[in-house]
Amino acid sequence: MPEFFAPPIAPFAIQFDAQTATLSPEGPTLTRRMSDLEGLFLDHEAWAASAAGDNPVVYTVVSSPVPETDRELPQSITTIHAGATGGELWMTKGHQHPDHQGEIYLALHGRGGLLMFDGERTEWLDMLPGTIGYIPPGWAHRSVNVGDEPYSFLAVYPGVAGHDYGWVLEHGMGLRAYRGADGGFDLRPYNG
Ligand code: M6P
Ligand code: ZN
Repeated sequence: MPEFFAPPIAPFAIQFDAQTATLSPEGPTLTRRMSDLEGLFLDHEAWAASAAGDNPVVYTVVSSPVPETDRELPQSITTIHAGATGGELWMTKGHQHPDHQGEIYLALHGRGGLLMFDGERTEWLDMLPGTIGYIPPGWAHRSVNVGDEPYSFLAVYPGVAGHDYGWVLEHGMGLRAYRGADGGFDLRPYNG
């Protein structure tokens, strides 16, 4: 059998619990604290004070055991805690896929938003449990917790996709999400 057709890993089942936002078996877990989010919040002083203070966990990413390699379809569950820094709602770093691969997100728990930016156009999708957000090729993506409890979502993406974080630092995301009045949120221009 040519190398191209060799199955990379054997079929297997993953137990998935939307309520507890867990996968079993699970692969590595990534924990992002405030200090890992340098240069992302508009209010740098508020970010620096938080990172130098209690340096809270902003989000975690639990992966399935599927490897991030070509032709595989890895999954992960991200849980973003509720909070705001300088009024800006807690969020993921956000990234672009270097080779412009697509991705899907399925909201599991809490209230979130999926912010996408292709360098010119910005899109915001409200993400409530059961919403599938489609991220087309070439759109950088960031998730935001707009509620007052943890927001969790499942991601499924090509193993070859990769994470270009520098793209977001260079180009921004078009908009930022801030805590609003009466439990709502406001979207404002990226540069304030
Ligand atoms: C989703 C997927 C992951 C990503 C994670 C956190 O689970 O898109 O690939 O790592 O969100 O987002 P970020 O990498 O931007 O911090
Ligand atoms: Zn992605």
